[in-house]
Amino acid sequence: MPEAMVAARASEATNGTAQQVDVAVVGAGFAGLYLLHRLAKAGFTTVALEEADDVGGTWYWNRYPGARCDIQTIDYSYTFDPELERAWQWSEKYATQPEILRYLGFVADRYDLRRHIRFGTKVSAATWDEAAERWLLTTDNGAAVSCRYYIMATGCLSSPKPPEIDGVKDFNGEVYFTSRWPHEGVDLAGKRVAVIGTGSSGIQSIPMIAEQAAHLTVFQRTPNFALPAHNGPRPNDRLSLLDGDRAGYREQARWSMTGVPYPQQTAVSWQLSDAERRERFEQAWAAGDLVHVLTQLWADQGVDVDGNALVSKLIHEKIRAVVKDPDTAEALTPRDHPFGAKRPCLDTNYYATYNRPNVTLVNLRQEPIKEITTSGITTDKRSFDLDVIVFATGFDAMTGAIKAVHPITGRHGKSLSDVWSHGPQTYLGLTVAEFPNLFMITGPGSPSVLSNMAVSIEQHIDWVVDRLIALREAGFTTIEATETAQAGWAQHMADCATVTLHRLANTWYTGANVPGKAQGVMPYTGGVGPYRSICNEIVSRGMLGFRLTGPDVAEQCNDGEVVRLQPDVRLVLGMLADMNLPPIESLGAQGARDFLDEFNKGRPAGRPVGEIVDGTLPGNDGPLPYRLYRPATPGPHPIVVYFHGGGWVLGDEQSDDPFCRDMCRRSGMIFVSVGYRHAPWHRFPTAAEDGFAATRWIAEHVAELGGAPGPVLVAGWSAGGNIAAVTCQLARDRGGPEIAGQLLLNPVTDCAFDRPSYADNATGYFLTRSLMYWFWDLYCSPGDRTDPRVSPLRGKLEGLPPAFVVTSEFDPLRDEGIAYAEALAAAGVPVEQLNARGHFHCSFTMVDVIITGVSGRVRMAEALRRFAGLGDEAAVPIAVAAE
Ligand code: NA7
Repeated sequence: MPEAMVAARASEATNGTAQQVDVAVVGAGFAGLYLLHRLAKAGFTTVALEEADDVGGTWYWNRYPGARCDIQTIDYSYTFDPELERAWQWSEKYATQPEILRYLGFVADRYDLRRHIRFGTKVSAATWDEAAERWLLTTDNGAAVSCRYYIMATGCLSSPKPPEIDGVKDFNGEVYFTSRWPHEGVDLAGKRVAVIGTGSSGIQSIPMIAEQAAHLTVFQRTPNFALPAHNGPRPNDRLSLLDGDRAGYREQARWSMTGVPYPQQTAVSWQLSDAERRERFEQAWAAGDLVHVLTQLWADQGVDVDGNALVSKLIHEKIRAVVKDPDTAEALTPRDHPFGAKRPCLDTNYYATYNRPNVTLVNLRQEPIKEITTSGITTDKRSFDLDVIVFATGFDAMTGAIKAVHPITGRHGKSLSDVWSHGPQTYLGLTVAEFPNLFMITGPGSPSVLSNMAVSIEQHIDWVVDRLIALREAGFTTIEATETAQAGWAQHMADCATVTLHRLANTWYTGANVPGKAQGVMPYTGGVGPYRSICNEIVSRGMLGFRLTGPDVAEQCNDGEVVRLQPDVRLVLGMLADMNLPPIESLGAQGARDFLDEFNKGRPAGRPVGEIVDGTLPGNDGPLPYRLYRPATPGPHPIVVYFHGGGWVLGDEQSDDPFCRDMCRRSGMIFVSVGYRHAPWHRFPTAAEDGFAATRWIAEHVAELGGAPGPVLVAGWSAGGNIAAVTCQLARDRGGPEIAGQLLLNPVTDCAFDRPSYADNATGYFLTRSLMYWFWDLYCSPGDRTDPRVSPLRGKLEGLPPAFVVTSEFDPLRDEGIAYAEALAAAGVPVEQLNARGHFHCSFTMVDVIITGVSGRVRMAEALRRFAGLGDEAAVPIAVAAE
């Protein structure tokens, strides 16, 4: 905008007194523009303060050669107005920065948004006025602004990092930052140029700079994964999907994990052969689409180090195939982080650029930069004479643009910088406790940079503006997150972060790129669709976690944590609820068994183990089937006798297959899963007696089964946990066999139903109270229920083998499991307990569906190993797998 217009706009503000608006917005990029549109339409008076001279935000500043978006542009667009979508046609699959900037200008003009914007104006401070219940924003240009609501649309990557290398000021040549590239462009022809940094900005600009410069030297600290963009016209496959059903396409994006409408992958890596994996990979590679490669190969690529290592390895091959010099290829090969844990890049000729004679790669891991001198850059090993240094060193991401740009002072004079000194604290990434009426668009704690920003921005803004409208209608004038809600969100964020691999890389996602910055995964890793559903749930639960006040209305505060379940448990329970399954107990015993068989067919196959052998063993009244899982490691291994779950009614020796495989791998022990007989065909005490008989037989045939000499162990889940516990009591009382330890996973231990968990978790968590009643009725008559062979809590507990007892927070059986562990401890039995927060009855057996169950299974495996005297290191540690 011309200077004169900026001045005119400033003088429109009341001289000396603050400009009064309902809502002040900072930033006129993607988010700021849509905010202004929605606010104006909703009848709020508003002003946007923008430091730049025009709209565009990050696309205004980042003008370096090669700057493009790396989400396909048809997805990286506003979707709020179908007319706008028809009015604007992108020219390329990945639009360039100038085209995106033109688009944002087009949007600003089409909706007449510039009239709300004060360009060339920076906010210098924002202070909450407690008495007036308004924010006061002072600016470096023109009047201050007094507003009821303050919305920061400042972007996640808008505060560039300063050069952290000594001597920049001494350098006699030119210095540029990719993030602040001169508008008039830079002539690099015939010059000796250095680029420091190989993130997206470096990787996009390096090939372009190499074409112009006499010589280009790239200073690389960490090699990054870069995938070919295969840019060109908009691809027909995506276009025809969009044109075929525009509304459906956009809606799918809104509920997807990344904000791009790709389906959820279900096939896991070990279900696919090498050839199938390669075929999927080659297709994805050829598609030239970051989200495709990040999400569509196999379901475990983003959550499991082994599944991820398979992708990394295939990309490594691609790098070696392009880069001719093997040493340079090796230096460019990322090995220190899982693929996707650090932001991968989309490139055009990036790796091939290193085959050019005028390009040199300097590996800073081998020769760190010592200093910048008057004539160039000196490393530990050599000096480079240069004319130009380009810093592509990134941003103080996510929090930089919010807390570093200007002091923000909330209630009781609290500064946001102080409150965030140990890392950002937010509710939903949108609001902060003690900072009423302040909103951040795509702030830390929201999906933001892990999503298609266009989709996340629209979701945030719609949610915020809809709330402001609702507050206005109800007469509320302040809205503020509660501490409880905020702490709950932090916990949920941490739980989500344990599912993905982002925690395993030092990146700007975690704050690791800025010296001294607090560390922690800042974006919400739980996905765009789940995040949207959480925001909606907060509204439907009466603005859960917010305190609302107004002059003429009673205060409203429905306090609480919005998500108490582990994130993957929440997704699974949501999916089960959507399936609208009939109650299992309504199917009849055989119908329920058939149903479970069908249900199990849809779950991911278990991981490979060394060997699986099906056999039979002599039971009390005839043979009982078993399935033996042997580790791939050299034996002999100790034997764990395992009893499956299913309320004494459902399941068989194969129905906990993924769990048995996983535990066999992790513990390095043989698991023998026993097919005991079921109710109602065989009622109490058949299952208990079968369990004991099988354990005795297995203990007597350890060598025959290939097990290590010594006592066996027992383990079981749910009713199987009950049988395992009972078996230990019977073995003690009947003179053997010797049992080295018991693993009781969500066990049934007692016939009383009055413990709180039976009421707290009666419905909604798959195993319901009425299902448990049904199981009991089918298995055991009321008169027999206090028998320790079905209620082991009522038996004698002294002299039992050491136990590891696992209970889940959202399980009707939680409290009887805890009671059993406590009673064992009181009886002098060595016992360890895992009370799994946010988990449900099936969390640990839904292997590879409930990823947050992994750490629990690691602990179970460690306990079994300790009981067997093998040392407590799990056989399969959680670590980044090497190639
Ligand atoms: P990034 O992705 O943060 O990349 C910055 C690069 O600069 C990265 O390779 C850094 O290495 C390197 N760097 C940073 N500081 C230094 C110092 N002091 N010395 C040497 N090298 C350094 O920023 P971009 O601008 O490329 O991309 C930001 C996002 O914009 C991108 O992810 C997309 O979402 C769009 P490191 O990896 O830290 O070792």
